[in-house]
Amino acid sequence: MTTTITKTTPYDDQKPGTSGLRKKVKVFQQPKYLENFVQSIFDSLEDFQGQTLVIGGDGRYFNRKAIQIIIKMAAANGFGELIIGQGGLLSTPAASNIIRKYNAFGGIVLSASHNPGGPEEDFGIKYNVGNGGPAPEKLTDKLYENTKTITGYKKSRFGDIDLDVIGEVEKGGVKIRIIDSVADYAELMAKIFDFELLKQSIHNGFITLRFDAMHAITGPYAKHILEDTLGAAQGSVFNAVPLEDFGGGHPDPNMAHAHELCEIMFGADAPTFGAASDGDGDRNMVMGANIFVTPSDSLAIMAANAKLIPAYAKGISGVARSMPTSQAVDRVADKLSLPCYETPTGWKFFGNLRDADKITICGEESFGSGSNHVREKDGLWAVLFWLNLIARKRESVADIVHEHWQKYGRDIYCRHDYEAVDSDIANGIVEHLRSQLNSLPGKSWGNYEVKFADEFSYTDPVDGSVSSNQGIRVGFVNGSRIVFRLSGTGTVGATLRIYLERYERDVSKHDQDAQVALAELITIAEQLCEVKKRTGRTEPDVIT
Ligand code: VG1
Ligand code: CO
Repeated sequence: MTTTITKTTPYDDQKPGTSGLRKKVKVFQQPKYLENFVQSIFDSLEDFQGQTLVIGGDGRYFNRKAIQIIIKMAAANGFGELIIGQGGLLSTPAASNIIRKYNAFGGIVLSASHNPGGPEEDFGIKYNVGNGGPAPEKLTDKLYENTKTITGYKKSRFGDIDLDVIGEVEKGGVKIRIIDSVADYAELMAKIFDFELLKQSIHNGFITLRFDAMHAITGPYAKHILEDTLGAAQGSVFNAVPLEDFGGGHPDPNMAHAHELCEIMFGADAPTFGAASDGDGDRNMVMGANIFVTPSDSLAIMAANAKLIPAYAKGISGVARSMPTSQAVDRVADKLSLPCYETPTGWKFFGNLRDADKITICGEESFGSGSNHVREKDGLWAVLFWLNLIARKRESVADIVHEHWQKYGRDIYCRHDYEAVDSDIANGIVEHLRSQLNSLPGKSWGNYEVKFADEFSYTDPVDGSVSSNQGIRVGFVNGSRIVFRLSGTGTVGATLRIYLERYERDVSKHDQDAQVALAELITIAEQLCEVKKRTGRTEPDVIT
């Protein structure tokens, strides 16, 4: 095998965001762009010679091409074995599982998650460490430094590997294994949930379901588990074939983008359960007949009912949520006397807590939840959790949610996104917010008196690392909150996210529409950040 070292010069825009590096495909197609980033990953790692690297992606445009490049670079850099999902496909949670199960050194996951795909759209790449989770900040910082000083990359010369045939080949001392993308993950799910109960509940018609795979990676996983294993009717999983451009859609499971599912779930003869997942299979949207479950509520309900699921029957060690996620899960933790952690946005911050068994279940408002079974968020896991819950409680989704609100009160919640905002304007908004922080406490709008205003900073309780500038929080005396932060996953301009939350104890007011219930907070948010005034927009691009 010949290995070559090719000279290169740095690109100045390879700073990883909330979840890896995401750019337009055209950016990744620039000469040596991907190579620079991959070599910078390898240069930030130590002692991986002869070890195993897992590679897989969500199947979007450029996936196969990128994998062929990464294979040759991993070989040249000295990995001993590469494990790759068939067709180059691995969902993010499946990749996390494979890294853990086969004691790999780490993995490279190719995905831009919920961002659209295709030649004109987005591509992404991230590195996961040996626990199966996203690289922690200290590693991504080092990797970013490497991208700024890189002078060359290593690549082996051999022909492309056939990614479609399961089996093993050896190329110049490197073992390359193409594995079934679904089997290991399906096996793990069967260990966590009561598959026999689910089969019965589906067989006897108590549970009917529809799953929108949005032409993304979960199609094959959901078909195998929900239809072939648990016996849901053929066709229950729709948009099931992963496409390079996700059928032209936006593979983000929310009411704005998964509209096909919403029509079914709010239509006549809606099934008992509906769900959708995103580009790389780590997000989930949960619905029942005529009801959408807010991700923050879903997390709280899962934590409150974990004991009904076989894997968590003995109890859970603690819970965590990202800072902008509603405080619903805090109320559950309080009642169950469980530790509850508030982390910055992004799954890399849950890794240490799970490794140290400080938490078992965690989640984010952005349609992501998971447990210690892997180190990523996991869309199908959440779907199976809900199905298992419905089957055990023998109640509808709506009843489960209303019962929960009755017991704990409802944290009425929503998020407003202003996308592709000019970066200077967005930075101006953040500066403007920052400049008000000291003067806000004590200020009132009607019933809303500011209790605290700060910029969120997090100290990891396990390794003591500090992450600052993680979003601006304005908390009110009545428990309501407004949070502002800029997205770290977008590829065009800046995206401003405004998170709004208000607690309602009164059961007679639980059925309100969130936009109506949050109207006052929405007005206060605009007064604070002036996004409409500064951008000339009249409304958010997406409301979730
Ligand atoms: C968004 C979400 C965040 C999530 C991240 C990755 O990040 O808000 O909660 O962890 O996407 O999800 P940001 O920085 O754009 O707000 V995924 O499904 O893209 O891996
Ligand atoms: Co995702």
